[in-house]
Amino acid sequence: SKMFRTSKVLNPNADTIEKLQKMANSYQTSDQFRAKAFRQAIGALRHQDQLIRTYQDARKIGIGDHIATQVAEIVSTGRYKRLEYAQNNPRTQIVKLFTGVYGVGEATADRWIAQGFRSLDDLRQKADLTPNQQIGLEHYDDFQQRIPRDEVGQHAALVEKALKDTDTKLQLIIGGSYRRGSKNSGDIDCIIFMEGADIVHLRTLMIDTVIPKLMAEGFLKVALASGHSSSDDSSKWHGASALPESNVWRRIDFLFVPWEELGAALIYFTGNDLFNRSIRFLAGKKGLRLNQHGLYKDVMRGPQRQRITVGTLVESQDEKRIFEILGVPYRPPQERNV
Ligand code: DCP
Ligand code: MG
Ligand code: MN
Repeated sequence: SKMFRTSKVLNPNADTIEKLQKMANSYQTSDQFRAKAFRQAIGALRHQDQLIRTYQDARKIGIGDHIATQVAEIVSTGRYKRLEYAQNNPRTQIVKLFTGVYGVGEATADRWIAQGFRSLDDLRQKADLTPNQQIGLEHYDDFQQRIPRDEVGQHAALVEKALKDTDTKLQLIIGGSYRRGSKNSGDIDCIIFMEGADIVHLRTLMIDTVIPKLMAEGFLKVALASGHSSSDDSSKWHGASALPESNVWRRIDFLFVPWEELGAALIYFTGNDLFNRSIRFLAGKKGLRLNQHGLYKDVMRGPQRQRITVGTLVESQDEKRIFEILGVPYRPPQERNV
């Protein structure tokens, strides 16, 4: 199936795609037309079963002159000079430095560069920082580090204890890269649920009891407003935690999942993001729609493919059932690192 073609092991063009993707990202703010051309080329490569090796191969699948030359360079030399140049560009390095601050996106990084800031010290001394960014900057090195798997488990154990002390029916599954079996994780993704409970119930228990308890213990350090300040999402809580006796702060997310939606939420919050994109794409091909809330059928679309109705729920509770209905063999989380 198409879903498997995006996997690194099975897509012969994975290396080319990865390099072109980085190039596309580097053009995203400076040249959106060019970025789009790269994304289209990537789309064409994703659908190939064969390695696209030469300029002619690339042209044949609809890739334009310039990018076709670059595809041939990547495959024949294993290098990609244009990308190496872009990545060594001092401006790119500074954007990378600045977007490494929690709560900072490319737009903010660009603005800071335009204001003349070049280092984290410049930001500390001169930039106008949101409370999130202030914390992000103070704990820059902590948040940049990956968290060893064993430590993720220790954080989760402390969360689990607070859950059980509040209500024995509260449950936790560690999602994200941890559930996919990674040796280390960027953050701790705690999927919180309870038989029969909806978001309001979970959120109340978490916000009124569990989180204050963990704050009082000194395990939770701070709440962080979610990245997108516009969409204040009541189903998530972001913050930082540290093990007793440790001053290393880790990023921790609590995701409140209604019991009925557990299966769809597990798929979404297990990822990875590329796997999610391909399984959603596959659902679309079958006339279905998959999101973090469920798998839907009969989604009515208008002439521009815009959704007119949300459709009818087909399944949302059972993770394996969702794979079954999509007609793909169940993939255990460790096999979702695409
Ligand atoms: N997710 C997604 N699309 C995004 C962001 C997240 O589908 N743009 C889903 C898939 C991710 C999951 O949410 O696996 C958790 O998001 P994280 O950012 O925590 O990513 P991971 O846990 O996969 O990686 P890391 O170890 O870096 O935290
Ligand atoms: Mg994560
Ligand atoms: Mn996360």
